[in-house]
Amino acid sequence: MATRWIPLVLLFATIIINLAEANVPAIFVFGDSTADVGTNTLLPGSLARADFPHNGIDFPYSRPTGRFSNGLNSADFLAKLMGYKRSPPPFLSLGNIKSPLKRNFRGINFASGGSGILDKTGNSVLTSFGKESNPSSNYSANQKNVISLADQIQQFSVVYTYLEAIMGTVAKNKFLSKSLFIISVGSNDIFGYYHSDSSLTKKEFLSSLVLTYGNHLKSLLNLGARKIGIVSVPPIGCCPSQRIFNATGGCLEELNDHARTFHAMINMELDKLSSEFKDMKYSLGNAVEMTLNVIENPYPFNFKEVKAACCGAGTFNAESFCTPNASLCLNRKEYLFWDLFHPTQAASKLAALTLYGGEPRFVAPINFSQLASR
Ligand SMILES: *C1O[C@H](CO)[C@@H](O)[C@H](O)[C@H]1NC(C)=O
Ligand SMILES: *[C@@H]1O[C@H](CO)[C@@H](O)[C@H](O)[C@H]1NC(C)=O
Ligand SMILES: *[C@@H]1O[C@H](CO)[C@@H](O)[C@H](O)[C@H]1NC(C)=O
Ligand SMILES: *[C@@H]1O[C@H](CO)[C@@H](O)[C@H](O)[C@H]1NC(C)=O
Repeated sequence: MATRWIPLVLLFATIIINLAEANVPAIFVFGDSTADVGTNTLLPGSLARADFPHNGIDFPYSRPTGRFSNGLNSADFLAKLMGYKRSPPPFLSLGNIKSPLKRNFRGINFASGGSGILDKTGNSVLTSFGKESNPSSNYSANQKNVISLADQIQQFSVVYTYLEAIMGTVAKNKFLSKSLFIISVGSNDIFGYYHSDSSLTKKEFLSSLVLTYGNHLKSLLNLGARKIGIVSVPPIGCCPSQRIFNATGGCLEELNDHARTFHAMINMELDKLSSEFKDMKYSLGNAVEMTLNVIENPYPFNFKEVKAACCGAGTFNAESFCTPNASLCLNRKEYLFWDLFHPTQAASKLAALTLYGGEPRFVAPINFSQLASR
């Protein structure tokens, strides 16, 4: 009797595996702390890090991994939706990258907290990164504070070279054209501009920012990327760290305006790029719409606190970073913000679900699930 069940069990196992199987061969993640899964912990000189409690309190074994979150971030949840356990590992954790590329290779995360579209963003501790162009160099032995988007793409080009060597040109091109490239960046550039005494007007600054972003995207396209999922800048004026600058505790509207304009401009840039690269497909997540939609009406999403950070100190828990002695909220699931800048695991999950299956108001011209399956 019992043996009759075996084929059925196997059938179910097959179905589950097929359902859980990623519909993209690999995921490559680029960007800032919203997507960093440990890059900065591998930069000895970096000050932009989260590899200490209470960060990671909801990660398995309450392990602080370098994610700026109580648990997983949006890159993790997007990867989960594609059938992964969580985000692929940080590039810097791969050491000699030849061996991981041979085993069941599923992608790499290059994102670095504090980084931006502009090389100078986040790099107050600037030193040369000269070893980078040599594939056999020790990547963790540099002194950078953060890894800029340009440097992340440079690191990807090293991977590209290995893929070419291992797979050959045709297979590598096919593999990369089906892989998903996720990019979440721009907030730190806008913070940098806003809190500096730059002589550039808003329009001048954002134009040059988007021009630079477009050039980075072109580099990725020239390195074989064809499915690009972009998350625009959230309403960063609503971060607890910025609300403390508004006497009424409201959002800093000017910063949110910058984020809106950035989205509109990057939307045009992507439209332009897709006429230049005919086989390119993209999704642009509107992080302003997605986030304000929750802030303005939090209860249906099970959030009760959308202003204060869960972990921190002082007004809105936003006068200190989330350190081991910071005060921690009781119900982390009810908070939109984990620390003074970053979303909680619950908020990141909601963001990923919206990017994956959301309507055009939140993600356009197609959502991430459509991007992955085309
Ligand atoms: C986006 O995602 C789902 C699939 O996950 C798809 O069925 C749906 O049509 C898309 N939503 C919209 C509104 O485009
Ligand atoms: C790489 O650099 C780190 C930090 O300087 C060092 O601890 C490690 O041993 C180096 N690894 C190799 C393979 O040289
Ligand atoms: C501060 O918040 C209020 C809403 O509470 C808003 O009307 C106002 O524009 C904000 N001030 C600034 C400087 O952004
Ligand atoms: C935590 O401790 C550090 C160093 O001991 C101190 O500088 C910081 O102000 C403390 N933070 C809080 C939130 O108490």
